[in-house]
Amino acid sequence: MVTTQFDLRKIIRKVIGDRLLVLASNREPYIHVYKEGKISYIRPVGGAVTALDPVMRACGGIWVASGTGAADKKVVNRKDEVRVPPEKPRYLLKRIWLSKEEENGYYFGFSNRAIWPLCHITYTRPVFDESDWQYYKQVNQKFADAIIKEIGNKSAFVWIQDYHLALLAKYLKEKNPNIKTAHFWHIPWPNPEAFRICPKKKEILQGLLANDLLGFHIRYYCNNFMENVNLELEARVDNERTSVVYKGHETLVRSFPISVDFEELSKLSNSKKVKQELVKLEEEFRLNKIEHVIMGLDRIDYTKGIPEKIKAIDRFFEKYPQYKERVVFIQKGALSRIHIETYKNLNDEINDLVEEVNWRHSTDGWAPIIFARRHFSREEISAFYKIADVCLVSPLHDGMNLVAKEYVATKNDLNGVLVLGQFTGAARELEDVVAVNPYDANNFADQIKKAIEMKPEKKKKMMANLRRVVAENNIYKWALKFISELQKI
Ligand code: GDG
Repeated sequence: MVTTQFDLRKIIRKVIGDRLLVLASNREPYIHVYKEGKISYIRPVGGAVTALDPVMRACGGIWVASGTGAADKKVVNRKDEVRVPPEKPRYLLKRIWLSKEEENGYYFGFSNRAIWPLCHITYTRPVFDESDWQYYKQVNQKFADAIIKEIGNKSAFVWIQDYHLALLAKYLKEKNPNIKTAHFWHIPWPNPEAFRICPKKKEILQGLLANDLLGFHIRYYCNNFMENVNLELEARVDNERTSVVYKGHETLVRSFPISVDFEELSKLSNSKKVKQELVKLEEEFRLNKIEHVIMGLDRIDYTKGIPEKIKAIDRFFEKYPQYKERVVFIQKGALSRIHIETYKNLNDEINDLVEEVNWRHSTDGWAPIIFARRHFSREEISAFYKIADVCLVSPLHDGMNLVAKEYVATKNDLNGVLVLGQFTGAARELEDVVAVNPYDANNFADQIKKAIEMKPEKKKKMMANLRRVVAENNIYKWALKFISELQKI
């Protein structure tokens, strides 16, 4: 039976009772900006926000996050709060303001120059800087102070998100040991060999073990985490109960493969607005003579394997020139973390590659790759998924990857093939895909051909199977399973 937002609402009240629900993440779910002189808002690009906004809409409560929009300060009340979603408020967003130095040290520094590459095995070296670490601690403390202020003397359940806030549970409990906390880690957790290089490994593990419940996408990441604890701390790791007891406090460690709001995405793709956007995109990308559209949608991040995709497309047209002028690859890339050197370099590398591959294969009026950089609205993304006969999701390493699930949820007509990289968390759940190793350009090119040439009956059958899996394991079921675990504490 499909879990709905109503099921979740019911269970959440039963489990957390009259405790206040506080969700904490680095990124906010709505960013207020100025558009043509007026205040408007955008939805940020990123998996955690995509997944959790429907949950908070269903459950209500307070979402604490750092405010980054140019108009963010204009719309909050004296307590830095604003009700969201702006068009139909369901919960409270409390904004935290970071100084430039804090943003640089905590966000660009320790979170994204150290922890992010440490947890993703892509052979990008993490940079550990003592001053970044000091800012990381300072900002985690700032979140803790803001949450404690918000909670007052009420009892509360704080649901912490991701790798930016690894110390938050510890700081919260130092101030108020009665607060229950759970942490969901949205990225992979590496094996001990990779993790042991981190100079702050003990502090990070201790911070996370202050939680009552700790969640990862897949079992493998839980096992990696527990092995790390075993090696680095004097803790009791209970593999049967999958929990860790450290200094007399138990943390349950569980896997919860995150998902999307299947029903909502499926409904959205049938809407009039999406149909209008589809026509506009077809015009913008001049698709009238194209037989097959292959798509990619990623933040521009070295973990997402965008250069590898472009190289596979290059190889595809080299091996199968009969597809020239009939197939086009559209990669939508959202700029991300551009103040970090590695990201700047990646951006340049992608530009050069696109230029080179297009130069090599283009003919009069046709080029194999379109690289779209502007921000897409939700409706445009839905239309983009609809247009694509094939979706390439091939990160070098990824916690889950929601693009894969969104594509499936949008394909109501079953007319699409998902080409999925084997190093994504999603690959553990989604079997009816064309699997690829992104590092193997030659085989990747063959798999693209296989996807394009797949017989309609097989395509439909595979997509129908995928849709059953994603519909059943939707975001509400994910949240419900997570919250239900709290009953065991
Ligand atoms: C982290 C983990 C894990 C993309 N471009 C635009 C846009 N997007 C949206 C997509 C999707 C989201 O961003 C990307 O989600 P992913 O899961 O692929 O990736 P991360 O941001 O790296 O997320 C990941 C996830 O957390 C959840 O736990 O799966 O492994 O790395 O929703 O649609 N959205 C809009 N405009 C764009 O141009 N509005």
